Amino acid sequence: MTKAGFVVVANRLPVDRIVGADGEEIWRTSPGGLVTALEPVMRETDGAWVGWPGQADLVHEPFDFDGTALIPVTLSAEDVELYYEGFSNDTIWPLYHDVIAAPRYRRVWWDAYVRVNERFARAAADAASEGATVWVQDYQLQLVPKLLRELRPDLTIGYFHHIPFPAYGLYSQLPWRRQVLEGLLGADVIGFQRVADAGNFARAVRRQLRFETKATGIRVPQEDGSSRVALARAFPISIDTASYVEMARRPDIQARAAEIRESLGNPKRILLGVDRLDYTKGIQHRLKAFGELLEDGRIGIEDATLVQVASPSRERVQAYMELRDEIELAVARINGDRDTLGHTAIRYLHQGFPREEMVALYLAADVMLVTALRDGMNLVAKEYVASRVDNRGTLVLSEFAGAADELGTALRVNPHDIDALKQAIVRAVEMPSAEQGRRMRAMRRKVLDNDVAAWSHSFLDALEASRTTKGSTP
Ligand code: GDG
Repeated sequence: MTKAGFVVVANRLPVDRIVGADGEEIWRTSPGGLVTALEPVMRETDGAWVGWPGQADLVHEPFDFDGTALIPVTLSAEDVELYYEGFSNDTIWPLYHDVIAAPRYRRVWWDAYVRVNERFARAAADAASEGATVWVQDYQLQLVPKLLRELRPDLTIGYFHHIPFPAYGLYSQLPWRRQVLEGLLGADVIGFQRVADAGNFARAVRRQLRFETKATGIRVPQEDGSSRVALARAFPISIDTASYVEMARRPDIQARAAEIRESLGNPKRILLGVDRLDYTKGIQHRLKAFGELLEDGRIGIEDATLVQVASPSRERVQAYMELRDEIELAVARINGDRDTLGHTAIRYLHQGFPREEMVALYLAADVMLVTALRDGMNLVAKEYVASRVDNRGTLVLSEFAGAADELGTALRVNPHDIDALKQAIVRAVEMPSAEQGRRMRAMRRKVLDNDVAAWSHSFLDALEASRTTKGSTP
């Protein structure tokens, strides 16, 4: 395999493996933001992508896919359980989302996390050409930057953190807090979603490691007594805006939106929630507020329907099983109490849908509810805005989602404050169309000007700049 000048390292490869009836193996692009974000960059460079192919115990040689070298990293069933479901999704995920669920600290999970991160680092080191650029993605691989730098000091290494970085008072719970910070500081550029996340990271570095920080620069001492400067700052991620605009303009998708409204009985207002079924998304808070509004009579059952898409996620992790039960109980209670034979309060869908259907739903929805308790960015908010080519619709947006930093004319809410959330929903439902237009136009400008290509370029430009200023300083 030839070595690559640009290497992406992510927990997952950008493809899914399907085995046909005749036993033939097919690889298909897995729909995901990161794939779309990096596709142009991968095409321009002789890129390679290191990641897990998504099936336990699958051993597979590197292969070419659409001009990108895909390098599968094998994870055993035990690795998946301990490194992925355990440490990544039951320790780091809840801790970094402000302990909405209790993080579990288990030493065997940590050991597996170290072991698997070493495996990814070795695979990346083998794939990269002399002086190559390597871009590591997300919280499953926080130790890779340092491990990779040790193996290959010639590389320029970037890391992007897709989820929040918590305040020090919470972060300091992590028994391996020093190792994780040191792992991340192996990168030349460490990217976060929000300015606040970068600030929390710098504070943790000062408190734990006593390293000097200045604006976005962190001085990292080297073993030989010199030091280098790592950059830690915000690069808010975005979506492939143009493709959403294009889908939203398609007559068949617009017709589908009308059909969705019709099939719900043409209520005056359709409210929509779209989330992976995850405790960070504030689905229960949304249901509670909507249920109370129906109970209070401030919203009539004939006037509004809430469509909640909750796509299946992490179904083997205990906290997610419990969450599903809680949400489904809440939905059934509200529907049982409020439905009439002709109208339903909440149309709940525990399913995933094609992107076209999501856009039709966005177009059908008068009000989009994003009530995350903590969220790195929340792409759904940006997708809704991008899809509203008619400049209509209202976005209710939690201040705890990264998107709130950019989408200033959304109706901003604290989802923990149920009365305020109810008030915001009523305001959204009643918002005059001129005000909808004014708010939506301002948000659309933001999302159209800052798409995912702009995001990857700004990150890679910063990484390139760090290469030119590289070199140890005394
Ligand atoms: C993490 C961070 C950050 C959902 N259901 C369906 C479906 N989706 C798509 C959405 C959206 C994506 O999944 C979810 O992205 P989010 O940003 O909302 O949330 P996470 O999955 O938690 O992502 C987050 C993100 O990384 C990127 O950095 O913004 O904060 O937590 O694109 O549309 N897509 C389809 N069918 C579904 O049923 N096709």
